[in-house]
Amino acid sequence: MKLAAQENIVPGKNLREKFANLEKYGFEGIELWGKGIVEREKEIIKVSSQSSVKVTTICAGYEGCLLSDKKEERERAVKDIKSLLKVASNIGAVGLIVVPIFGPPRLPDLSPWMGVKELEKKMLIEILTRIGKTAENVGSICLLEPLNRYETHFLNRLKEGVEICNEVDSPGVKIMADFFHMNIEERKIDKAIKEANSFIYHIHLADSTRLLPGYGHTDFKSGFNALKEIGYDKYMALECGIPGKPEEDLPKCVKYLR
Ligand code: LER
Ligand code: MN
Repeated sequence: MKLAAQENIVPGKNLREKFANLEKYGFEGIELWGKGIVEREKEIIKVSSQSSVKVTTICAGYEGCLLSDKKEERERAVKDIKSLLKVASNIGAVGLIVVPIFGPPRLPDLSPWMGVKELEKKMLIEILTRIGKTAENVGSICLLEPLNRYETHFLNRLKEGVEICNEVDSPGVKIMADFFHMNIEERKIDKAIKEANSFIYHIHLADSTRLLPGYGHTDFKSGFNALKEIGYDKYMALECGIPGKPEEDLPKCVKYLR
């Protein structure tokens, strides 16, 4: 089990202090925000090369939307995602986390010829085929993240992400699994994980309350057993609120998870 945390929840005045604190608390990785990361690339490479803590992933940070009804917005997202994939590769991260669309659909409903979700799926497969080629070329991975129904209408369950990966058929397009969203959308978290199996390249951890694991009623044991069974050996990053003092709660959480 390789544990990581998103940079915003880690105490420290700068990146070097955050890396040092994570190391002290028992973590192996850090997830960084995509916004403004191009300017931080040199600093990230320097700090991570001097630490046992590594950058796991870049979370979002692109403008536009892959499933916008406006061509310019789709193209903007593709352009930004391609450049963030290059950064992800340069800083040694597994890949870039991508949510195809937040909120309701923006493309038109063309039924009875084609319903909006079908159109979105076809559009996304086209776009991801191009993004997948770039990801392969730069040596990175586009990590599709299913979110719960209150955040997106489109990609809610792991199996929907796997379906898209199968259609795109690129080693540069995989999925990630977020326990907070799975707790809302999956009937059985362990079953969903086992079925998605080797398509899972990253994990987000938060309890049902979206606080640190242990501050809610999510059953992490069955999900973790499933991850063990499929031989998951990549990172799991905390994406959650911390109710107490981070310098006390974070190391406590590492113990709880292990
Ligand atoms: C949003 O709820 C979420 O889980 C993020 O990881 C989206 O990038
Ligand atoms: Mn997440």
